[in-house]
Amino acid sequence: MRIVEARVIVTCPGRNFVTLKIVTEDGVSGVGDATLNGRELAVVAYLEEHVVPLLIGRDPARIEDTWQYLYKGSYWRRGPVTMTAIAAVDTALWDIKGKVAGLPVYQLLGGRSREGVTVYGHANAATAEELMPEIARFVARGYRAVRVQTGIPGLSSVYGVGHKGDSYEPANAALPEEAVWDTALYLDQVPRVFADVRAEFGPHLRLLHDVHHRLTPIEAARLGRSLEPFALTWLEDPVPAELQDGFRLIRQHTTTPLAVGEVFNTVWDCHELITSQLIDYVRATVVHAGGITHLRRIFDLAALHHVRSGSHGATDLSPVCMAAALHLDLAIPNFGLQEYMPHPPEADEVFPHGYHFEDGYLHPSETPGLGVDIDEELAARYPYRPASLPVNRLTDGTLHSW
Ligand code: CS2
Ligand code: MG
Repeated sequence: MRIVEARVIVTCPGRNFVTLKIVTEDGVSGVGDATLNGRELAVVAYLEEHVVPLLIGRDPARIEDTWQYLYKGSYWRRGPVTMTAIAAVDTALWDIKGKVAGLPVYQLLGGRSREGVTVYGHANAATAEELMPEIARFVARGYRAVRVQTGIPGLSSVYGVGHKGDSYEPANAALPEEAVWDTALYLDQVPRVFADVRAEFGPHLRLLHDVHHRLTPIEAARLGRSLEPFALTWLEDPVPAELQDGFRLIRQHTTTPLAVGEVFNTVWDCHELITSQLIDYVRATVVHAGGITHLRRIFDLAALHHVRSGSHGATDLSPVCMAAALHLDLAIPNFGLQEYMPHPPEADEVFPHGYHFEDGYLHPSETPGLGVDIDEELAARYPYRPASLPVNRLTDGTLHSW
């Protein structure tokens, strides 16, 4: 069997998505998510100019060889654009392999290790008072874990708090919107919110919080220590993660579990975090960490060091990525949690898929392959819309992590 075509499809059903569709001479096709929020067209160019020409004529069954060819053969290894492009190819080839074998991809990854994939939803509100009914809504829908984000008194906006309901889309302007941040106000407010949430919902609901890269290690240590009475399942992205060694300082001061990795694109971004047990969950994703082939390696290294998976699953990762993630989530031994932000209806129509939510779990499709596709005719009705992620400044104007 040979690859005869590879198409890069850009569509914007509610937000921009980039999808790679690979077609074989036998007419079997596979899809891969290639969406990099705010940098979509960089991946489109990388795929169309530097990857697609290399795929034509290749054997789609040679997934590992293709991965190595695109990774080592690029010379300029790693980075979010390169690894998102490689991820799209890898994911599409696993889709094809499953279809050819007549099996859902999780069966090719060792079979089912659990009954379903436990997911967490996003409860967010501008005030603690408005937050409680939001959390209650997720509990009523059967969610076993809830991420909690609230506004910060004194700040006009904050990460994670936006539109009512499920989908929060931060890339909502052609040029970066500017937000203002104040760490002292944040560190004062968050423990208060979790005290109220625990008082309202009791000790057993699994609660998470996303700091979104904004603290220094000692500030993160203080926050982790202050949240210990509320027993979070994880505190996410406490600090920017380029300096992996910085997590040692956080670890020295708090037992609050740490989850990091949605911005990682190879195992080398988290090798020290994992092998030194500086984190508890690794959040790397299929779409940004080189696809199923490489993410599986990251999770296998994590499994040797008591680290569990906790993959990113925001709405800027397409249903193709979610479908692929669920097959890996179902099969690996060290699954932790899967983030799940439901896509808007128009996106679900463009990306028909077989995964479904039931009783706090997501269940992947049992059809051969990944169980997802793209309706290219419908996709064409949603043209690309330039969109950038915001930037963040401190009150004195200093540029800060968003
Ligand atoms: C967030 C993301 O879901 C999360 O944990 O960190 O929403 C993140 O802000 C976006 O994916 C960025 O594109
Ligand atoms: Mg996050």
